[in-house]
Amino acid sequence: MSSKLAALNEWVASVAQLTQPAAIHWCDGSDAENSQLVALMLSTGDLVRLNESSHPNCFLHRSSPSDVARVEHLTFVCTSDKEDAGQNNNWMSPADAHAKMDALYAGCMRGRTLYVVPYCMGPIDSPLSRCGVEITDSPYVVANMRIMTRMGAPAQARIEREGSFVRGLHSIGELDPDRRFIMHFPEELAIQSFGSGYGGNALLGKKCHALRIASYQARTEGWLAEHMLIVGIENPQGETHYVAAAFPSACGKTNLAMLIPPEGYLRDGWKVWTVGDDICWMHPGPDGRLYAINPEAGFFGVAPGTSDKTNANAMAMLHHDAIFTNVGVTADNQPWWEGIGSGEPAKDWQGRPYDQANGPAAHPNSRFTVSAKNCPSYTAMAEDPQGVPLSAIMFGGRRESLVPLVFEARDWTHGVLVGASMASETTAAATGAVGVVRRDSMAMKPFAGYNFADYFAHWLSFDKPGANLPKIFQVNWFRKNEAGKFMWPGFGENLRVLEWMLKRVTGQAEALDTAVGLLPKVSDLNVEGLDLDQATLEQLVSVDRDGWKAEMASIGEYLDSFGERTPHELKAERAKIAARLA
Ligand code: OXD
Ligand code: MN
Repeated sequence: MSSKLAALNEWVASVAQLTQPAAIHWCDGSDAENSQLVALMLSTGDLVRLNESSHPNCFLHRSSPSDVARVEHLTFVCTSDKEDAGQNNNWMSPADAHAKMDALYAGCMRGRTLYVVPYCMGPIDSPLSRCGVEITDSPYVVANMRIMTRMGAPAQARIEREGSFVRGLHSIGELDPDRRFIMHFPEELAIQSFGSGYGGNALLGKKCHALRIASYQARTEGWLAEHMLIVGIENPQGETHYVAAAFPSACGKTNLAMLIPPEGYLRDGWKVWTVGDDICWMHPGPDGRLYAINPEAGFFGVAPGTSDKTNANAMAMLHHDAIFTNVGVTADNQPWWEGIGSGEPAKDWQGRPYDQANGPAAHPNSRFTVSAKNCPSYTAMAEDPQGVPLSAIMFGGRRESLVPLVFEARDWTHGVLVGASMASETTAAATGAVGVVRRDSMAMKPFAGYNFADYFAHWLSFDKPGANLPKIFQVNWFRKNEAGKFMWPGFGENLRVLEWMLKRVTGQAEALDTAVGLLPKVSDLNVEGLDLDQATLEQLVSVDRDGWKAEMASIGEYLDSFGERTPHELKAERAKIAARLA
């Protein structure tokens, strides 16, 4: 097969010339094609079949032990001007990066099949969607892209109609961490990845395209590509409000997107609808509101900690047609991870007999890949070509102290400052130290494809006449007490916080105007049925003035670190808050 689009054929031919594959396969995305790929991977050991009666059509992939997470230190944004990438990105000149990558790619697919994977990010018929083609030599990547994107013939047809596409070239190389790079060329709408077969390093539609390249494109086209879940909250009156929420990797986006209401709420008729769990593309609509689509078609979620208690919707969707990566298995070959709440591991993520001395059975960044359609709370609105209108945007990190359970930004500019100054403890989703607090603006530190200072300015630019923007909130589910215990129960109980937020949106709840933002009155939070004492609750929604003074000083230094390009409105907003605290 080939394409009606000469530019696509020419690109595939030039990559084949460079990489020298034994065969070329154009993916149509069909079931038959997928079955063939699965059979191939079962024969090579790339996949292991899981228990067919408990988990029909589910497979386990064990990655190379040195290839288990995104590699931020090997990820580059290659703009012609270094300043355009910003100090938030590693930078290499496009010429140097191309030379480096061409050398790595030369002959790298000898004896392998080159797969051409056309995909669409977003509903296939949505004007908000964007297409790409990933060339890869990994059948595991093809199988994952088929779940995570609208992949195959319809995407190819759209690409041929539109004539343009993001070019992603991926080879697992030798999976050698010393020969591994993830390069982005936003000005060329191109991605080049070598040496990793894992998640965001290799499934190029996800972080590379839908965040780094898309954020760059979005800036020039007037929209936003964000690291956010999208969830619909339906109240007992049958009104649904959509909320987008940015949290860093492995901070509970999937759980919040699939939240199951607490008992009292269920009884009263509250419902929660999942649109997406990781990425949100937002465009201003004709009525001035922001409309959001989830560009993905599946979930690549963190497995450990997922259980019937924390995320029953996820557990329900993982019983058929799922790929698991780096989890452990039970003696009867069911997937197993820490926190799953039942069963025992027999083998760990490396396939060794389980031994506590070797660490956890499942890698802390082990994942599941599953179609969104498997999720009981997935809503048909997620397929709406126009997207869903947003009522609120939330920013949240992992902060064991200081940041209250929830507060509302006074206006858009304040909200942008709140997002820009977000900080969170690092997690196992990326290689490197875990638990270190770092600034992670809008949870986009690893994903913004351009200079954060310009990115903040782009966010601010949405506040213009005629705009009807969502309210912005900061949340923190992760506060700890002196004994090191979480103060807020989290998970389904977070709906209580969402209820207050939505009452603020509809003008049904009051707020206390403090220096850092608008806080709920304790009496306005529904804590019925929660085992939470008054003192804890008060502490959760109080402002530690001295702590915030220090935080504002640190935010000032952070904003200054981006130099002249940092928007003065943000600096002024920070100064206003600092003055109020003093
Ligand atoms: C992810 C991540 O895989 O953020 O979604 O690491
Ligand atoms: Mn993510």
